[in-house]
Amino acid sequence: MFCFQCEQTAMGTGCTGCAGVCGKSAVEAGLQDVLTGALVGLARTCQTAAPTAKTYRTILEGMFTTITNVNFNTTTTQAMVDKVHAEAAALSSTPAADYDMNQMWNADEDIRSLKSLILFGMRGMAAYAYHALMLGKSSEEVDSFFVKGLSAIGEDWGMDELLPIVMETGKVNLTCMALLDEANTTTYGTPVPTTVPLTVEKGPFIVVTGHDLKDLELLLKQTEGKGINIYTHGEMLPAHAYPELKKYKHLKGNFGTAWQNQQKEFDGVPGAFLFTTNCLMPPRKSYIDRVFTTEVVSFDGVTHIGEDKDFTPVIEKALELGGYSEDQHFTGINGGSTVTTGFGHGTVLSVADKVIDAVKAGAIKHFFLVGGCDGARPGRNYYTEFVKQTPADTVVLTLACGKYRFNDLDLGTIGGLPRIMDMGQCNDAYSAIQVAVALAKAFDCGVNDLPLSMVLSWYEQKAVCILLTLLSLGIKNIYLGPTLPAFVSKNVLNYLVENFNITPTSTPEADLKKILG
Ligand code: FSO
Ligand code: SF4
Repeated sequence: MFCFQCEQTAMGTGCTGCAGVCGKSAVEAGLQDVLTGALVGLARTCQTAAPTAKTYRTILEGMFTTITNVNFNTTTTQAMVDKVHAEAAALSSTPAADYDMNQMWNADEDIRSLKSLILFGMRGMAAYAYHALMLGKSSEEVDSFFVKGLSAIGEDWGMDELLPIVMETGKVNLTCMALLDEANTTTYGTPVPTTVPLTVEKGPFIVVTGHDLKDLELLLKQTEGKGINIYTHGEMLPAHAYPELKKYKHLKGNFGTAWQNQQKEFDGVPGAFLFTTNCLMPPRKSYIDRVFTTEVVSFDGVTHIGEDKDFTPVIEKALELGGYSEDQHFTGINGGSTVTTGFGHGTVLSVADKVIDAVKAGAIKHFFLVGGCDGARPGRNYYTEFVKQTPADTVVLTLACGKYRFNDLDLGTIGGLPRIMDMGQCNDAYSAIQVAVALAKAFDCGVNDLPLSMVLSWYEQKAVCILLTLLSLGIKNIYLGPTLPAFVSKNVLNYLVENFNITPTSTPEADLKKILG
């Protein structure tokens, strides 16, 4: 096998041998390559046959399947390959040939690097487009770009042709994140600042993780009045801030921290766990009986909830396990008993005047966006220390699951606003961009001239598309860690450093000194 799409890739170069660091087997990795090659074939077919809504949905499902920590199951991946082939056959009696991914893995390293940025960025974007679609929203610009980008993977092109498509991936992902933001806020309302307890109350409960708000809503409806409490986990935490989800009294709080701690945190817990997206780690024997998947998430031996969205097996398992006999007062990584969320662009921009006045009066000296993924490898404590060391006259905006390193810290307030503000899931990077653009407008300057620094952590492919979006907007001086992607070749890195001054994170002390200079 060969896979180097995520931050924990073996030796920082690539997973080879019989399994990846994430637990994906060589057989599954090979099948995911076959699936990607089939998707390139489907995109090629679309150049001569008009794609339908079903074609685009198939592309999104196929791409989402290959994101890190989504699918470990060769049976369901093979079924997805068959589905892609069937779709190509439905479009044309002479569908185009599949692409052999080994051609890409064995290409010149700069070409492989640019194609990887396009492919991995599109995988991340596919997840966002999929969530928007589940809420009834799609975009012609986003859909057609998947055909263009996938076709490019199969072309024998040079850097001059591929580089603009890398940037276009970022640009289209901005449209895609805006689409998802619109889907979320029109369906569930504008997020409001919300304090979320970390206590798990006694009695039966279900923990919902991943990014899909629609799945959470369906589960909340199906569990209403059944004496079962619902808790969020990982990237589902921001759900508490949406009025139309918040209204359910049995949506109680948040369980656990970021994804990489699940094997430890789920062990021995008398509740059921529902995975709506990544990040699934191979469940241990001790709790695999209480894990459930839905959508494209799949693991051999784990009960899957299909398209009918009948959550009865999850509900029955929660009732059978019965939950804790007494309330359990869990804490965050730093000992806090609550976390806050709900500071999306709607909330932050509603107090924009207050924020602008605070900056003008010198009460707020600097903004940091400390956001992105968490991960298992050492070195991620950088982000905790960085946030702890930010001066009292600065604001920390955050998003995605990396925030669990510091979101239970009480850093006080500035002008009535908390110093740490959680903007939401990784796709809510859209909110951060909206706030940055509004501030730049208010101060009549460019985003790069604002007292704003982005200190990002990456792990999987959604972070890749977000990074490309920031670059496509011309945002410079991003600090990126904990390590640089293995798929960025030396020449591509030089290009990113020269044009965007991307800087690898060093130590919190040195980086803060450099930023606040
Ligand atoms: Fe984290 Fe996993 Fe949202 Fe990623 S849960 S690592 S960036 O999936 O997608 O933030
Ligand atoms: Fe390795 Fe990451 Fe690929 Fe898993 S997803 S096989 S850990 S590079």
